Amino acid sequence: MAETMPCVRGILCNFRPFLYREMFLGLLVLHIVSPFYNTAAVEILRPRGVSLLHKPFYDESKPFTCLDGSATIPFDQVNDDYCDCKDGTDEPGTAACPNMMYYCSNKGFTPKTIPSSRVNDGICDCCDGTDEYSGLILCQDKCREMGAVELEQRKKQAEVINKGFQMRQTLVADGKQTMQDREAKLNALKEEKQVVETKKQEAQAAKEAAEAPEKEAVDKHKQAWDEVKAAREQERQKEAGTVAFSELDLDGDGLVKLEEFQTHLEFDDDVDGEVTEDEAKTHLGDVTEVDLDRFLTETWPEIKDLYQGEKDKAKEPPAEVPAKGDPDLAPSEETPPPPPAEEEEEREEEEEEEHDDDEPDIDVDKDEPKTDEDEMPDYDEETKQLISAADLARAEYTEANKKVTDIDAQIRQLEKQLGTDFGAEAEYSSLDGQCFELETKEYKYKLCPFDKCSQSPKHGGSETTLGRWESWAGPEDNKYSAMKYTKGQNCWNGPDRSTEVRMTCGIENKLLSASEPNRCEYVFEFETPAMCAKEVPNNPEFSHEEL
Ligand code: MAN
Repeated sequence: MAETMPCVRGILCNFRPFLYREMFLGLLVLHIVSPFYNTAAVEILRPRGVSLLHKPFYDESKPFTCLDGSATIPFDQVNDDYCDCKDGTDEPGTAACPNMMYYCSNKGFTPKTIPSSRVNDGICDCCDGTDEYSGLILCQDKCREMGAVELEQRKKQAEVINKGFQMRQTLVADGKQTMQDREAKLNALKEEKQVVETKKQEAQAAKEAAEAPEKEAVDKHKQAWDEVKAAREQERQKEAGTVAFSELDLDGDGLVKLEEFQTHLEFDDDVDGEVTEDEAKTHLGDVTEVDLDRFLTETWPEIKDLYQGEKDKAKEPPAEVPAKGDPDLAPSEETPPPPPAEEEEEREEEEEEEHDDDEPDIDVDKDEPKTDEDEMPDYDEETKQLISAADLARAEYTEANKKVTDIDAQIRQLEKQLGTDFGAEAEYSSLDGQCFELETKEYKYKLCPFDKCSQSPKHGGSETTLGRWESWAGPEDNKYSAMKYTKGQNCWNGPDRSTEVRMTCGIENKLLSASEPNRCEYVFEFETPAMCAKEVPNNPEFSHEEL
């Protein structure tokens, strides 16, 4: 039957005897001691392309039954390069049956399956070279060499994992201790807070008690001073008013009359150069004359600013340009030029001094510096003591209040830390408060675990937040293998920036890479001993069935 079957790949159709030899390499179980793997291993011989798993189906002492049961053939038709079985299982080591897989045992390295169409195609696919047995090409067995390289890598990896594991043990112990310490500190602070809170309330009561008499005494002092000031002002106004009265009372008859008012241009409301009777009357208080008493009580308060202003003006140097239509006021050729500013000032000062001595000053210049007389006198001794006592009580209250505020801040911080998930065994606790940086061509990236991720352009520009700590984000069976940071700076025309931090086992805490697979969605890779949760054998072996 096999002779009539189509030969799928054809090239070895006439080499049945050769295949037989290949097929029966023997069923001897060899005991191989591999010095390399330092372990005892066995090599189980079987038809080419058959995995150890399928070995029991290929018993050369019996006819072969296709694995789908579709046919039974003499065993010497296995791997004879004719496809006898519908499921192709009679040709595990040739390319005779379509869509089959060839199993390279790759002794010394990792087994591999390749499409059986690649068997004897002139390319070495398996490191043991068994896929090219036709002689078309000579493939060297490179499996042991490759195995040695891989093993070396695995050994190094194992060393890292185991060292990381040891470090993790310390992290776990420290993390748990830290959590316990924080718990204890929180309780102590809560108790302390009650004490300082009580002290604060006492200090507040003492402050209020000290401030009440202080305020009373200070208010009394200020009120007395206000009264003194008011009396002085009244006296000043009386003096100024009396002087003004005598100036206005041109004929000295003890009355200021309308016509006398009319000689004073300050009452020229419409500024037409003439004080009309009506204008004078308005300012005099709707009467035709006033005596000194009435002038002081009724007229002077109304006109003093106006009168004062005109007097001030009169002090100014004469205007250079004569008033329009008033030739008398034009400066004559002989008029001496106004004195230089400095001289003028000196003169004014002298005048003022003289003035001070001679007559009461009606010129209450608002811009004049205050004299000692205008300064409120010192508090009396008793008030001073009350102020000192209140100052002390205020300082004590401020101090007590600060203690409460400080303790509140510490409590908040501890509660936040205790509320944070630092891993199944608090192994990530030590990362809290630290930051790790990585520079790429364009940016400096920063990861501050349990706080935020950020990005700063290396060539100027401000920091951009790439997300704030949100939660652990690993898969259900490995929750603590990834972190999620969200609600970062908004991306123009896009979402808020966010970052996923993928954790791997390593013997130091290090930010390994930062990328942006989608716009404004970042991925950081971070290695840490906290991720080295399992120990591995220091002398690793391949999980290889073909050793
Ligand atoms: C900045 C950086 C980039 C980001 C763009 C989006 O340039 O934050 O990472 O892709 O903004 O506009």
